[in-house]
Amino acid sequence: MDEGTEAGLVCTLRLPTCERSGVTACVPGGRPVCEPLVPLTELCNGGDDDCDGLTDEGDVDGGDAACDTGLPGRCGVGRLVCIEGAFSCEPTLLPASGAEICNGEDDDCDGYTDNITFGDAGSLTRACYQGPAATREVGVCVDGTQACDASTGWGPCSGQVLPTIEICDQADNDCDGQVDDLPGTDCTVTPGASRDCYPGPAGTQEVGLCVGGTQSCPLSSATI
Ligand SMILES: [Ca+2]
Ligand SMILES: [Ca+2]
Ligand SMILES: [Ca+2]
Ligand SMILES: [Ca+2]
Repeated sequence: MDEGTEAGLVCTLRLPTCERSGVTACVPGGRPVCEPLVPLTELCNGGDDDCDGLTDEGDVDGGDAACDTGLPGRCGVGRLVCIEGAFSCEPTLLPASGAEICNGEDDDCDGYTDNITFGDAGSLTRACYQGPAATREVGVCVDGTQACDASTGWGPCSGQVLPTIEICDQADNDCDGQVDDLPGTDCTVTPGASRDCYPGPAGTQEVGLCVGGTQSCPLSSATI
């Protein structure tokens, strides 16, 4: 090294597009080099601070820092981006495509959390059904609805009709697609109706003392 002779002298650093003041420094086994007095750091200012021929390029000092865009919902999360010589807080997350979901966030960035219509505060609702899938919307079985709570998620399913035991009522209570399918049970009689009957041997009804009777279908069980 040439200490005391060539190191520490004021010099001019010539870069691709500009010059900077520097000071000489010795490199072991080589010629002295001119090092800049201040770091050549690209700033967001519309200039080529690091003299490489590019303006505000790459990792601009201070860029990519977290910031608040001021936009509602998930669009409020942003990062500093250098645009035309000045930092701008750009959203990191864009509005979720299509739909608000029940997650406690304002996914579509309209200012309302878990709302059903863009720009309206009404909460999300959806159809629900907790019975076997094959019985859904079959027979008497119908969906219910459940509402979204921003803090607890989907609420209870209300209004749904689930399968029950099949009874004689001209309805498909167990929701298997078959109305009043009760093997061994005659469901053809209307509850409360009655019909003639005679359990004796054929040919003996209305002979001698033998007479027929009446059979009623009870209102309570709707079976006879
Ligand atoms: Ca540059
Ligand atoms: Ca929303
Ligand atoms: Ca949401
Ligand atoms: Ca039935």
